[in-house]
Amino acid sequence: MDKEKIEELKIQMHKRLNEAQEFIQQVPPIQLYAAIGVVLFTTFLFTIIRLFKRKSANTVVLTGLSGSGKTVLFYQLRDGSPHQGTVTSMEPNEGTFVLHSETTKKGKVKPVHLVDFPGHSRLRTKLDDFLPQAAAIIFVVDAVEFLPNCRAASEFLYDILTKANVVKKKIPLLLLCNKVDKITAHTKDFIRKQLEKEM
Ligand SMILES: Nc1nc2c(ncn2[C@@H]2O[C@H](COP(=O)(O)OP(=O)(O)OP(=O)(O)O)[C@@H](O)[C@H]2O)c(=O)[nH]1
Ligand SMILES: [Mg+2]
Repeated sequence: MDKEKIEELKIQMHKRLNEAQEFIQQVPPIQLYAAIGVVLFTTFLFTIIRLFKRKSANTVVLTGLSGSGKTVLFYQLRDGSPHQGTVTSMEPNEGTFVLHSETTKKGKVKPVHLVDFPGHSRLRTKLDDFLPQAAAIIFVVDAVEFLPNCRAASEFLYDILTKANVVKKKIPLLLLCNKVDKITAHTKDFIRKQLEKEM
């Protein structure tokens, strides 16, 4: 019974194939080439669009030594108010949102994908996972406790600036001197000069 059905199906398939072949032979070759051309062109167009979409990265990576204030800054940018009582992060903190300062703006505002990457030295290799999508890097420095950490900060900064992804894509980097609300904070010019000297 089953064998009979399979045979019947085979015969039907052969019939349809023959019909298709006859139909293709009847179609003028120009029409056939035009149809193939349209299919190829559409595929090419979709591939290009997908490639461009991937390139338009909107990720901003917050990085810097542990305790420099990245997590506080992340919440400040998202909610407008600092979250007190942050502890050393052991996992990247990320989110896509419209910056709090832009929520009151009229017109079209684009959301950003912000990544707060922990400063713990053991996690540094994981930073490479985020850099390929980065549109910009913010390197946060503690302006109060700067001198004891100057060497470590400059080594970390040098490490980032010489990464193949950063060099090749020319990813812009902003040096952010944090905790300037304290009177003992060093000036941005002093911090920049010291970092340049160390490097
Ligand atoms: N005075 C002052 N203190 C700040 C500021 N930003 C952060 N802090 C304090 O700095 C400490 C560390 O802040 P975090 O945001 O947790 O530091 P982090 O860079 O995320 O540290 P890791 O997660 O270990 O990489 C906290 O006690 C914050 O309250 C600031 O602008 N001014
Ligand atoms: Mg943190």
